[in-house]
Amino acid sequence: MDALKNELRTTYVALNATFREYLESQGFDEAIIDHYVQCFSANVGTGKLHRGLATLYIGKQLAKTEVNEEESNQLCVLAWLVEMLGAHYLILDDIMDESTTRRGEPCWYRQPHIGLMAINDACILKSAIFFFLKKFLRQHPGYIDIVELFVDLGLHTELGQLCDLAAAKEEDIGTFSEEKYWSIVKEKSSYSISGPIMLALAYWRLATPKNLEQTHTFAVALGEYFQVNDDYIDVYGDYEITGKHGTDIQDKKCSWLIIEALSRVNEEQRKRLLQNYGRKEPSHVDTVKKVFEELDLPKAFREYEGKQRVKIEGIIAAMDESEGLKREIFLMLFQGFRKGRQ
Ligand code: GPP
Ligand code: MG
Ligand code: MG
Ligand code: MG
Repeated sequence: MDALKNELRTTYVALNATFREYLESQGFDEAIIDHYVQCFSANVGTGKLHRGLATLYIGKQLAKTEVNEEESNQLCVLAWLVEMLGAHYLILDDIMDESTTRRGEPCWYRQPHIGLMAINDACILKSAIFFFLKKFLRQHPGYIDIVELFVDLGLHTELGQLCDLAAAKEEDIGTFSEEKYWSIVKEKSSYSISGPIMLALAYWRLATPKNLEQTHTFAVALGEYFQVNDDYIDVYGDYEITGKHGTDIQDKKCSWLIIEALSRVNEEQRKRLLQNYGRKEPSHVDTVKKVFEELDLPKAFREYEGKQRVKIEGIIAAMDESEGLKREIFLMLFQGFRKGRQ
């Protein structure tokens, strides 16, 4: 993985230089160019690079012959574009969730000189994805498929975000249900997992209905595992490790913890949750946390995690390698995501 990381770092410099040249050629002044460089370096590549590394790793794993320099470079570009899409969404998600910190720093929109200009920065990051695709992959036979994949991955993630935000706007948590939770998770989380696999398949022109179906099944199961973990650390995570302070209780999010809590409460506990969930003041948040403790949700989480791990391992073991995919690819993704969220 370290060798792949180094390869990615080299491409990072090249991508930055390419965009700088483009802005210069369009006559933008140094302050504007500096702003973009700052935005890029503060938001892209500051996480664990799971998705980027996965894209490059899978891209190399799927190659039928030795990967030449141009192919290697294009796969690195794709890896960074996946990271840029992630950065675009995290900038916007932090505004929508009114989060304060990300990766141990104030969120981009909370930086004093940025504010809501962060929305435009996120838009530039997304447009830059299509700029780089045109620049580096225009002649590639999979170009159209790859462009469409970025559009589709984006649309589904945005629809997932819509479901997440709409659930939090409901009158009270009485309408939350397990079905609602899993349908939000399916849209919100599986695409960032299937993305690297589908892009690598499109790059080598290897996608078939069967391997796409396998990818989907695996991505939904891992997406669930990953989002439940993300919801858990929102309340129980250690800031030193997660780099973000939780907001799900304050934001009235339909998260795994509240769904699990509602399935276990007695009447009195349910009343306390209804009265306190979704309110910003620390005393209300503490009351919700107290109910969670009473219900021993950390234990329920460990049980879920164990069960879902067995399910994912089963999906990997049952995988048919006859249509281009390999078990190692799924294992790599599983191990990467188990190490926690960026
Ligand atoms: C995950 O949920 C967030 C996303 C998948 C981002 C989608 C964003 C859009 C603007 C479409 P989350 O809010 O729980 O993530 P985190 O806990 O990291 O804030
Ligand atoms: Mg969030
Ligand atoms: Mg969110
Ligand atoms: Mg979260």
